[in-house]
Amino acid sequence: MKFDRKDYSDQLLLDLYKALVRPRLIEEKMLILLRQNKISKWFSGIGQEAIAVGITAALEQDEYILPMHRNLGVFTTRELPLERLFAQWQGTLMGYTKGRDRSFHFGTNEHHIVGMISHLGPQNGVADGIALASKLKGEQKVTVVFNGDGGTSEGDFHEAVNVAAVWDLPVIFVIENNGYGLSTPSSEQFRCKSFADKGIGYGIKGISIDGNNVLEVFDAVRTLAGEVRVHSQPVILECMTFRMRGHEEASGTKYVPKSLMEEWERKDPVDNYEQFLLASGVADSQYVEELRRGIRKEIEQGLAAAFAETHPAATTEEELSDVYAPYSQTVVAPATDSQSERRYIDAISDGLRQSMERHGNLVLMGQDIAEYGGVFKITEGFVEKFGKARVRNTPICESAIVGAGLGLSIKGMKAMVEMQFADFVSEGFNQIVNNLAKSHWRWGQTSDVVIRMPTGAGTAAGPFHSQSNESWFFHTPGLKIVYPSNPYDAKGLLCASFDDPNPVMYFEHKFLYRSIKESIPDDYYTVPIGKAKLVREGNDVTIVTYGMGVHWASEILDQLPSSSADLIDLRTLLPWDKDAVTGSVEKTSRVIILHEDTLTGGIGAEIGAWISEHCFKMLDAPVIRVGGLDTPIPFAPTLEANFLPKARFRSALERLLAF
Ligand SMILES: Cc1ncc(C[n+]2csc(CCOP(=O)(O)OP(=O)(O)O)c2C)c(N)n1
Repeated sequence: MKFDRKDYSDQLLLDLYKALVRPRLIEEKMLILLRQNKISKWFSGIGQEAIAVGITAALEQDEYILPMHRNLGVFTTRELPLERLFAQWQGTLMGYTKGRDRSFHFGTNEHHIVGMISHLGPQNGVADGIALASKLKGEQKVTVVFNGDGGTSEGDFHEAVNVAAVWDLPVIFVIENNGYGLSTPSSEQFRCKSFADKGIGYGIKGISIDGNNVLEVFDAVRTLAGEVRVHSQPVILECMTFRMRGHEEASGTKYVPKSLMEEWERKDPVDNYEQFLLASGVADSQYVEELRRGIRKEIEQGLAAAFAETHPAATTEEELSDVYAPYSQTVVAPATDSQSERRYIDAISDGLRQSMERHGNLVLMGQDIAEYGGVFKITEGFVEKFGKARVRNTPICESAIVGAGLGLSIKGMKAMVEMQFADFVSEGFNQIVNNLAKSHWRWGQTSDVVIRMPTGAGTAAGPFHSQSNESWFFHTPGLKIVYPSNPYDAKGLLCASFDDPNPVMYFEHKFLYRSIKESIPDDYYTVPIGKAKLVREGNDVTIVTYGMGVHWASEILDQLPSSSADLIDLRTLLPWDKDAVTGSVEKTSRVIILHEDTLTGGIGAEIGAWISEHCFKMLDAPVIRVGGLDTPIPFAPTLEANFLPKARFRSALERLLAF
């Protein structure tokens, strides 16, 4: 292996050596502890350390790195206290996740590191968001995100590289090409000769280097980062290396040809660099010995501290309270009495515009939302008012953009992502339920992102432009879900969603966009999240509903003048207003739940079960649910009307009243 020291000082060469030996010695110790059953799973990066170390050493301390499962060298080179790192692996409180997540699955803004979620690829979209924030703030910082060669097969990788290319983001996409993805060899994972070639396809630079040569890695990244800071654009950096141990320790390496192992053993990054330093007189064997002794001592001390701690005592209250970032809403009243008649769609647009004025750090992202104004024209005129930097057309890639929302949030900004139709959220599902929803609970990072979801049927738009998919998210701790049924709430809840630092799914019904209007305040105001509204008051029955259900139920009640009902518009589905429902059931003793979404496993199933459990003694009749048919949503208007629950609601209500 050839080392070209250029004009780097002896001190820098020695610093790199020290940084390289630390993760190696930590790992050697971990392998012993693993055999002794003192630690759990271990993903070894032995043989690949030069990449993590060389890259981290080449960056500035406040430049974000998003490492993967084999990149211990990132954490040690950023000098995280070893006892905290070890405690993190042990699942104790001194770690970074209160014992809630394992291994490298954590971030620390103090050290400008954002650890992965298990799904690998989502890191790339998050890196885009961090880089976008850096760019918008004019910081001239680069963001580095790691990928395994196997992980590049994920759509997330492609989406994020493409977004970074189109938006000229300062991201270095590192690919550690180590020959295998678990047991699958490269030949069964991809066809490209070199990942550097992929750069051509994205219209960006791609280079390939020897990942086992720490000086080469350091020098390449130093040069690249220098260029990218000044001329903001992404780069693909392939680092050739080899995975010397099993995917994780228990799985072994039986499937790897012996000759390959031997070939790469000769290229060991630590041994070769050490030989180079000794041969060139930069270090002598005494220095090497002392350095290693010192690091081993440091490791023993760290382990002693980490092992002194036991697993945390579980406190259900704390587990629950950390699901959301702490936030107590201050409801804002409009400053004046000035009002105008606004349609539901105008109210959304007004709320969005006023939130953009109020939050200078809010960035809007979505397909066709810039000059075109969005497919529903909600952001018409926004580019002229707020500029292209804050009103961003995106490529068609929901996952990378939701991930970018989290990245913006990590840098203290706010994000809105407009789904063109709520149906398409399936493409960004993982980022929402696993990244946005869990990051506060896992490592205290807020996901200050609002996802706008044009939802619902009634426009004969077929199975993929009509769905109600709120219950996909209802089941996920960490998200909030709001669903206004009228212009007043549409504006007030949207403004409230931007004030809230937690991830909010904002459902807006397409049928209501232009079909209803009312006089609402012109000024900025908010509506409380988590509070239902009593739309009509009565004694015979409680109707619990939201969205279109509010309008359908009102219409049916108008047709039944002799019945009096409490009509509850939930407005927020997560967390839903249990007090409002309980209070009403206590009075009426009868409940019917109505929603547009399909019946099985819908919101009504949860609310019905909760009422049965908590209000059983108040009830004079079974809790009734009415929802969409348990089918996909059909296109033809006749079939669609049959799918929707409106027609079935009246008879169900009459049955309940007669019970
Ligand atoms: C979405 C997803 N699918 C599958 C896995 C299981 N898995 C974890 S790591 C891994 C192999 C990754 O290979 P590569 O990206 O080359 O990284 P390496 O482990 O070689 O460093 C697999 C299949 C996962 N974590 N996430």
